[in-house]
Parts: sequence; structure tokens; C-alpha cells
Amino acid sequence: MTQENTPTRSLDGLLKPCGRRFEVDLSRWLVEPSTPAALAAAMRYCTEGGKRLRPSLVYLAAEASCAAGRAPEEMVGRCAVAVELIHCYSLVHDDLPAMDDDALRRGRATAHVKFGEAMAILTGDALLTRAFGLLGGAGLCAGRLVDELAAAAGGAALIAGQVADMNLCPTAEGIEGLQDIHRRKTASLISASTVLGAICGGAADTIVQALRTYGQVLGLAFQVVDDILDVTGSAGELGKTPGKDSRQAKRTAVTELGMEGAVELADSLARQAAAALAPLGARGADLALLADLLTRRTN
Ligand code: GRG
Repeated sequence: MTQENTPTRSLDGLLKPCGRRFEVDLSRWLVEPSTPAALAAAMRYCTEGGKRLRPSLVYLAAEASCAAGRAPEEMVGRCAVAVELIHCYSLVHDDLPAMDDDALRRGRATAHVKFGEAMAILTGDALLTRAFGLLGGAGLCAGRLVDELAAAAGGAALIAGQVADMNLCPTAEGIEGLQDIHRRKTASLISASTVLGAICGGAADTIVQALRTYGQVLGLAFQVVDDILDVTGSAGELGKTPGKDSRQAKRTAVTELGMEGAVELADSLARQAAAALAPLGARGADLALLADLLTRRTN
């Protein structure tokens, strides 16, 4: 990165205001009336903490693509909560004994350790279902929003990525095969976040497409950094168990390319993500900065 466009804002500086907005939206939209108190408590627990990257992308993409005024706040809030609920459900289920079998998430006991396995499964189910309920009530664009999120969270994307990651289906060799897994398990939801934001902002098709590409490439970069942090990070920093990939003999960007190659790939993908924002002009500045800052994150 050259001197004149050295970022003056930190990752915290970008994400914290979005995070504060998100906590308001989450407390409004998470729990339906008549939800049993024990389930509501587990849903709250499983949605606390984290970087709030995906809802932040919804807010930033909505702002960047809304040419006049502000994107409709309720629709944006529903989308921000919906993408985070899908993310949280996937983490709860990923941590289960039948999957990754982990005891630590976001610096605390995982859901099945805290509430038992049955409640953890049901909490994940409730988060997943609530996400689509929120989009279904999002007004005129509801159908489009549901289609986008269903594609990102479904059997050809997020779940396919998990199936491949767990070696439950054949996968292609090499970095191409690995990136196909990353595209599905990580980038699909990150891209859906920017696309949902763009739809809320009433973006033209070229802008929606630019934000889709940005999200896809950013998602690939994000997963490469996640692979790197699994080697270099500590449990204290990450809030989850480091070193799991090598203990489980998982293919990662580091195993495929070596540490130096993985760092280069993350940088290159971050630059490609920022370049995809060209059609947004100056309105894409925060998202471009975010791509750069995320490659240097420590958790
Ligand atoms: C169980 C259907 C199902 C899917 C699980 C998301 C996932 C697929 C597995 C979790 C482990 C993993 C490496 C996922 C890839 C995406 C990723 C890097 C998640 C962590 O996202 P962060 O860092 O987490 O944004 P926080 O806690 O900050 O929200």
C-alpha cells in the first residue's frame, strides 16, 4: 500500500460503529414473542460477541449503494440480523461433537458445552429459521432477499462447504479445490451480506454485481487469513482453539501454499476485492479500506 492511501482508520474504527448499531437491531429482532425463556437465553448467548463483520457489511454496502438519502432502516436491520443469525447458527452447529467438536467459541464455552447438545442443535435451528422469518417480513424486496440468503446458506454453498470441509464428499486437489471450499463455506455468506445491503440501498444492477464480486473475493481473503491465524494466533486473541486445522490434518491455504504464499494470496485477494468496487467510486472507500484492514486482523 502506498503512502498517500495509507489507511487512517483502524479495523475497530470501522467496525465498532456498525457493531453498536447491530446490538440495537439484534435486541429488536432476535427473539419472537412466546419463545420459551430457556431457548431465548440460548439464542442470546449464541449471538453475543464476535466481530460482527457480516452485519457491518450489510450496513456499509447499503450506505455505499444508496445514491439518495438513507436505505430503509428496518429493512437494513432485518438483513443485518439475518446474516449474523445464519453465521451464528453455522458456528453453533460446526462446534458440535459430530462436527468440529470444540469447547471454545468467542472466548466462552461453546453452545453444547453450556446448554447440552440437544439445546445447541435446537438453538442453531431457531437462529436459522428466524433469519428467514426476518427477511420474509422485509417488505417489497422480501422475495429477492430470501432468494439471495437461501442460495448463500444452502446445499450448494455454506452447507456444501461444510460437507467438503469434513471430507464427506470428494473435493478437487490443490489450491483451486481448496478455494472452491472457501468460496462455499465462507465467501458465500460474506457476499450475501454485501448483496443484501445493496438491495436495501436500491442499487442498480452494476452496483449489486460489483458488491457481489467484492464480497466473494473478500470472503476468500478472509478465509485465507483465518487459516493463517489458526497457525499464528493464540486462544486469548482468537477466542477459539488455535492449531485445530493441523491437528485435524485439514487442507488450508497454509498447507497448500506455505505461510509466505498464504500471506501473499490474502494481500492479493484484498487488492482484488477493493478493485471490484471501482463502479462505486468514492462511495466504496470504507469497504475498500475494510478489505485491506481485514488482511491484518489478529482475531
Ligand atoms: C454447520 C452448516 C454449517 C456450516 C459451518 C461457518 C462454518 C461452516 C464453520 C465454522 C468454522 C469456519 C472456519 C468457518 C469459516 C468462516 C469463518 C472464518 C468463520 C469465523 O468468522 P468470524 O471470524 O467469527 O467472523 P466471529 O466470531 O468474529 O463472528
